[in-house]
Parts: sequence; C-alpha cells; structure tokens
Amino acid sequence: MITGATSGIGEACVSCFIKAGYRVIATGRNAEKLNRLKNEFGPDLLPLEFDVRHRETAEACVNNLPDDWREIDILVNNAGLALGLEPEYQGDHTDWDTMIDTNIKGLLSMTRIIVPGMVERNRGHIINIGSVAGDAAYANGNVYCATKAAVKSITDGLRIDVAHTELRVTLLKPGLVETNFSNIRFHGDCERADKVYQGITPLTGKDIADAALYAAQAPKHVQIAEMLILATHQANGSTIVRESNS
Ligand code: NDP
Ligand code: 8X3
Repeated sequence: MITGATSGIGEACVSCFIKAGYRVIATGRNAEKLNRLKNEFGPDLLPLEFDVRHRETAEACVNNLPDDWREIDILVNNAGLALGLEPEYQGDHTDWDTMIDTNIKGLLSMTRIIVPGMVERNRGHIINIGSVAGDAAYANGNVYCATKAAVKSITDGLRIDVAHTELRVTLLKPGLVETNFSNIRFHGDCERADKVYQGITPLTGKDIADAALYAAQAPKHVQIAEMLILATHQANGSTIVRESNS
C-alpha cells in the first residue's frame, strides 16, 4: 500500500514496485489520477480513494478491501506536503494545521490501521518517507521541518515497538526531489517552485522509489533502518551548491 500515490515519489513507487512484481494498493484523494493509474497498471493495481487526514474513511476503505488484497505486506507512508516557506513568526495557521494533520497525524493513522494486521501475521514492512528537513531545521522551514523530525521519532518508536516481531521499519530521508512538492509549497507559484531546482541536478521520484524497493527487497534478516538520500551537490538541508548562470 502506497499513500499519496497520485504524484511524485508515491507515483514513482507505484511504478517501481509493480515492475518488480508486487501488487499495489495506490491510495490518494485525486480520483481522476487514481483511474489513470488503474488504466496504466491494470489488475496489479487497486486504487483506493481517501484523504489520510480522514481517519474513519481511511479505516472503512481498508476494512472493505477485497479478500485477496487484505494482507498488506508493505506500507509506504508517503502522503505529505510542505506549505509555505517563511519565518515562523509570520507563518500561516492553516498551513501549519494541514502539514501537522497530514505529515504526522495522517501517517500515524495509517500506521495504526495497517500495522496490527502485520503484527498478527508476523510479517510486514513499514517504509516512512521522512526528509533531510527532519535532521535539522533550515531557514523558514520551521513547521515542515518539525513534522519530518516527528516522522523520524515516530519511525524510531515503531521500530522499537515491533523489534520482537519479523516486521521491518525503514525511514527514507530524501533531499531535493523534483516533484509537485514545491508547487504545492508555494501555493501554485510555479516560477518560485522552479527556482528550487535551478543550478543543481535534483533527485527524481524514481531515485527514492529505487531506495524503497532496495529496502523492501533486502534479505529478511536485514532491516534498512534509515537512508539519507541527497543530490550530489546537496550536503544537508541548508547546504546546496548551485551552478551559477554567469
Ligand atoms: P508531490 O506533491 O508530488 O506528491 C505528494 C502526494 O501526497 C500527492 O499524491 C498528494 O495528493 C499526496 N497527499 C498530500 N496530502 C494528502 C492527503 N491529505 N491525503 C492523501 N494524499 C495526500 O510531492 P512528493 O512526491 O515530493 O512528496 C511525497 C513525500 O515526500 C511527502 O511526504 C514529502 O514531504 C516527502 N519529501 C519530498 C521531498 C521533495 O523534495 N520533493 C524531499 C523529502 C521528502 P494530491 O495530489 O491529492 O495533493
Ligand atoms: C523536502 C526537502 O529540503 O525542501 O522535504 O525540505 S526540503
């Protein structure tokens, strides 16, 4: 099951895992995009439409899965977003609520819904998408960085709590990945979004999907606990060396 499967890293994970022979439950809230994925991938893909912030709807969707899709082996907790890039003292309350509700509470809801079945079967893998932003705050990143630091703690906590089982828990921490992320962050200001990726070759969604697949396909006794994946000219959340145009 991949959340936020309708764009970017999530969509790349869908393609990568299906090509590797998995059947994928693609979840998202964009029905049209989910239908397109269904048309592209056919019987190997089951679309499931819900917003990760709506816990009861998510639970009802999972409870109504067809019998042959009920045993989820891998949960990729990917749905998430950044909204805004401004000083904390000027931040927008609604943006903050949306990031916290999606990146932290949505991820927790999905974990709470899916992981008990994995524990019962003593089989499963949870792959959470954190970020380099969770390692340390960067200028104006404040609340987004905090949500990804929370994802790190929540992931570490889960790994401890299932250490007595065969379950594996992985945190992927990407740096700059060129997706729809910055368009969303800047509320549709494409020009500002494009600047984020100027002068550097950013990562692609596929780069992160490949890392997720690597973790999933590691031998059963190998738990890839954490991976920080950066573009070659990015050193951390604040240090990016760009080629100048002149
Ligand atoms: P995209 O904007 O391309 O994709 C985000 C996906 O999450 C979309 O499918 C979006 O659906 C979905 N989503 C957002 N909110 C919700 C919600 N409430 N319920 C269900 N689905 C939701 O960005 P990315 O692919 O880059 O982002 C994926 C993850 O990767 C996020 O958690 C992000 O924080 C993380 N990340 C991204 C990095 C980057 O540089 N791009 C780097 C590090 C981490 P919809 O289209 O309906 O909004
Ligand atoms: C997304 C990467 O550096 O824009 O998490 O925060 S960054």
